[in-house]
Amino acid sequence: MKNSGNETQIEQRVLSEYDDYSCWLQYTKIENQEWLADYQTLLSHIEVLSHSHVMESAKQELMTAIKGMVGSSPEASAEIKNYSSVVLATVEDHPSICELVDSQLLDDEGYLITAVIVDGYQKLMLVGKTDVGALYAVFHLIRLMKMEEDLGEVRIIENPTNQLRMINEWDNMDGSIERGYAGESIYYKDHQFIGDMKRIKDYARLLSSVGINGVAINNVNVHEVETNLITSRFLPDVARIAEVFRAYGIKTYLSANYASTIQLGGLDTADPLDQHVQEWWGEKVKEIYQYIPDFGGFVIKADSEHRPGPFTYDRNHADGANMLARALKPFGGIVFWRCFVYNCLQDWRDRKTDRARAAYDHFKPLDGEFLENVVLQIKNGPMDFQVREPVSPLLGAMPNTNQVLEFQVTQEYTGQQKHLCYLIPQWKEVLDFDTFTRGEDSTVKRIVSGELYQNRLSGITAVSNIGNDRNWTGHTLAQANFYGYGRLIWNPELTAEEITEEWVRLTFGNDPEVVDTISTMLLRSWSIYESYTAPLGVGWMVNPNHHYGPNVDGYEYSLWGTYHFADCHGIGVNRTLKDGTGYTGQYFKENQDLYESLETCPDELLLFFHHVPYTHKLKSGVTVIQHIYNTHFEGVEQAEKLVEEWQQLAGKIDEDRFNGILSRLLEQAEHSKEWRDQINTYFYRKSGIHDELSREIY
Ligand code: GCW
Repeated sequence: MKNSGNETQIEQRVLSEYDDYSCWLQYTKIENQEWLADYQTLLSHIEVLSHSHVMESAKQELMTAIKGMVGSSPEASAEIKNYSSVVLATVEDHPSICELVDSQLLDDEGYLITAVIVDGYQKLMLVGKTDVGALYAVFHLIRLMKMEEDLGEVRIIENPTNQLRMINEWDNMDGSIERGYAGESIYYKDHQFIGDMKRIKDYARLLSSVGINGVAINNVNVHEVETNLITSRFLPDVARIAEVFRAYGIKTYLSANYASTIQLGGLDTADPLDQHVQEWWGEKVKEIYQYIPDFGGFVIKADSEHRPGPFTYDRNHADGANMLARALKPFGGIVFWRCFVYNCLQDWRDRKTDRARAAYDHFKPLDGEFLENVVLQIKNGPMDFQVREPVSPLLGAMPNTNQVLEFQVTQEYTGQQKHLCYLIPQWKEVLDFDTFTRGEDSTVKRIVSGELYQNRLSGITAVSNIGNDRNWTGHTLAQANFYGYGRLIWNPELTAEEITEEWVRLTFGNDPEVVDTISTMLLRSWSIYESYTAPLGVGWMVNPNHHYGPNVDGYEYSLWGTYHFADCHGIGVNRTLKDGTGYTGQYFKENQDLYESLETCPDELLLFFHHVPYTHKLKSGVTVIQHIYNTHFEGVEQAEKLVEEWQQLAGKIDEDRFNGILSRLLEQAEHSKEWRDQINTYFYRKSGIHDELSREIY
């Protein structure tokens, strides 16, 4: 029921002001009058004590937010004055600021937010160790304001846990995005740069507001035209983008073609030990830095899925990566070398070759051989971003090598932004996973933050989920994966619940019913998606190529090494040491034992590690086949429930977003039935075992 008359009008006006495009950075007038009155004075002046492009961004962001939330533009000055105000500064800007905080407590990107009284005036100090810290402090303040938090006695010190906080775009220059589900590229069209700097700036704002500090702007599969991104044909365009990102504390990286010496340089080899190859890259890198003095470096996919690499020349990955690293070193650049290297021309009859083993088998023997500006980029699981995988055993297995973890924000295998699948809970499990590499509490988060091995370079990267759709992510609720990714890698100690609540309140406002409903929907969605898709960690079962929708045998007889081995007796992949592929042996003892034994292997990963009969009893007490039936029926019920829950919010969400989300949820509910029926029928036919509850199986 709507409120009457006037109030309804106000409510409608506020709702119509919301715009999907602004995501979590939308500013509407603060409704809480008490709060507004309290802070109007404080927010009427801002004092910005130093100058730089980043500081200018910080100032602009704060001005925009205050204008939107308080209703009037603050007055800005470049020195501390006798007013109550917000002060933007770096630690070195003013002698009195040094007294506020021991600068040792702040990392380069860290900041302090504190309320103080100066000569009787209330001052809210936003102090970064450097200008980018001040920018992050502004975004933090905006969050607090939007969530109507009390600022009176605030004192916050924040430092990012992870140093490299990256995004990888898989954008191609024809405008398409590999595994993109939110429209086309915001950078490229028809093999040219679009040059829409406003859009790129707005993207930079979103990235920076959640602490992302690096972006690789093209697909790791570097095709013909894109190979030229490192030439004078395109470098001026790349430089323009880098300039926009720079003002938001973000470095620009490029994915490069490993065989550029052949494709661009007129050489007949890309042998990393060849002197001409080395010289060519040396010159090339020098040229790039003339255009982009703070260029971040290269992301390289080599010897992976038909991409060229050092194997052609009988060299290993350290040879390849180090060759590029040497060229980048004088300029401070980094090579991200991806570990997604496996045999993609396998035969399903071959039970010895195991794709899951590949990254570890290739890279572990090279520990210690990579130069200090090489970072290995390791996907969170050993296969490829399935809804459920164990954690990659390579994480933590190379103490003498820099590594970053790679997540996939874009929902390639998790519903392609048509289905709701909020991935923060999955990523939390990965980060909290104990590898036991240095005994207990050797969690992934401590490895990738560099804490455990004191690596020179470390952090987390992820494949982006944005495109040129007006709301950036197609499904509006998929914005939460983008937001949550940034917040989580800034501080992996945040709980999924905290991050979720933040996002919902920033995006949809503070109405408790809205916050509660959307948060619960998000937090359940991964498990719902898992329940009606591939069971018990076995993965895949999707249509080949585009990877959307069910197809149990879609990849079963192909070359890609992604099998489930279902027959009339049972299902699953035997990856044990005892009589399987030996993959479990790549884990440290505690996890090896856990996964090796049928008794202790967690249910949700059972079929990843073991081949079992359909009648095998899970720890939950039900058989594998009954589990498949149960979860698929329940998953559909849950997907339908998501629709009902959303519908309860009618009138509380602006129409655009309400209807947009509703139509995706309806599509999900419908499509989940296709999953249920295909999977259930397939396994009913294979096993011949009836559903104990006699539900309809076609
Ligand atoms: O499995 C794959 C995806 C590819 C992607 C690849 C990778 C960019 O399906 O689209 O290529 O992973 O991560 O390199």
